[in-house]
Amino acid sequence: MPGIVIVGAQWGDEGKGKVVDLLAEQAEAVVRFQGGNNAGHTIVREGETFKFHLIPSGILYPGKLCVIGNGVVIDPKVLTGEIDGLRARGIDVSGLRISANAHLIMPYHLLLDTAGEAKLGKLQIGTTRRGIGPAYADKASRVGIRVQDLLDEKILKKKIMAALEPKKLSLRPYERDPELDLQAMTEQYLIYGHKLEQYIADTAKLCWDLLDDGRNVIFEGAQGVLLDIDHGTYPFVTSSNPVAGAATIGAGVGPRDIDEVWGIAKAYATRVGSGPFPTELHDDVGEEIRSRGGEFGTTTGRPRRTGWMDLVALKYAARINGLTSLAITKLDVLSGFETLKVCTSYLSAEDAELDHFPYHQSVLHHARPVYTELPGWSEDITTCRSADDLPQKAKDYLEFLSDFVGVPITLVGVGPGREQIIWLR
Ligand code: 2SA
Ligand code: GDP
Ligand code: MG
Repeated sequence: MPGIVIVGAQWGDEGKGKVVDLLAEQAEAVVRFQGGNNAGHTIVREGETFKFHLIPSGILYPGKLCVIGNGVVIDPKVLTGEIDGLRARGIDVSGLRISANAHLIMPYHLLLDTAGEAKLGKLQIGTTRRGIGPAYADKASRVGIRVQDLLDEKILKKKIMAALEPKKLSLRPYERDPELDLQAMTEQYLIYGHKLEQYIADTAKLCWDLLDDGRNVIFEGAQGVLLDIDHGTYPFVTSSNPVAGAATIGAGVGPRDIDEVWGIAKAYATRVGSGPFPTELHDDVGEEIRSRGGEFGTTTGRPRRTGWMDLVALKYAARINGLTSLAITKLDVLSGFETLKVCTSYLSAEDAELDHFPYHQSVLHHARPVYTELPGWSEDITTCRSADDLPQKAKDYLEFLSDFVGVPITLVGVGPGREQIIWLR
């Protein structure tokens, strides 16, 4: 610390929520910097499960500053629902702050997301249909509605009109949808604005003030590097940058404010949605990993695709993010496999060996994994709390990962619970 970025080093759902919750105890603030309520971050505390979509994973500490930065796209219906839900469970949300510059997800974004996927048919991205892509598209087209617009009826209405204008044709099938009525939409969004007003702030300044004061700030990534719109498996990606560099833009701090970058990776690989996944398993082993790991989308409930650890991709994640540490989660899920495979290179369509994650879409689509086999362990490791408790073969597995990627492992997850971790450094 003080400025520490936590990012997904695979295709998301690596257990970032759990790691952020753990580290947040030592931090002054937790800041989300990209994505929206496509994210689903799970925290299990004293047997109670919390799933966060927009609210940062530090909110379980009473009064902890939890910032939704300018780089996030906010569906105010979901955010107000999340706030109400937490309050109903007795959670103090007074530490929440929302950037006035963050963009909003509007009802038409949800419709356009679903319609876009339907149009793509077999080629669909497999989005969460939460309106993420269309909201970021409006931001880039400069017709986005921002949080600050919720506080002025005239401005809000004018901006919604301007945003609807270029979408007339694509929204024609929904002409009669009451949610798209200009007056009704404006009134509904003003109500959200009223509810959220107390949390709206200049969050970039807030972050800067804390960092300038030497306080610890955690920047919490959503999704993962391989879903990054620039560095992921485009077009099968999300519409934001889940990489570490984006923390500066999405929170409004400078690169010099970042001291550490932690990449979170599962001990195997999963992906939800379409797109290339070289180590994907379509057999009983893949099914076994899915059921043991509970690999179902935290937001949509969709079954996640599963496969062996891909070290070519993880090494790429280390480079793109400038990882200083790795946290390996869900090691417990691998207990009981006689042999574990890890992908250490790919073979191209022409049988050429590829040591690096290929930048070309067609090459990646045809990449086949070359595996190194490592011996598994049979012991249940969910009660291990130190490296010494782990079976030697589990330690060897971790050492192989770390050596290959060239990044030290700081933390290992051996279960979903907050206490089910092993610190290695
Ligand atoms: P979108 O909705 O436009 O961001 O979808 C584009 C792609 O990004 C993937 N994506 C995700 N992948 C993993 N986890 C995510 N969050 C949820 C979770 C997913 C869920 O925590 O499990 O519940 O299904 C997430 N969000 C977006 C998405 O699958 C597309 O491939
Ligand atoms: P995130 O999006 O990266 O925060 O991850 P998700 O919450 O979508 O998915 C991770 C899932 O794995 C959640 O159900 C967590 O409770 C669970 N989990 C996290 N760490 C571990 C671990 O070390 N072992 C096991 N078995 N489950 C874990
Ligand atoms: Mg998730």
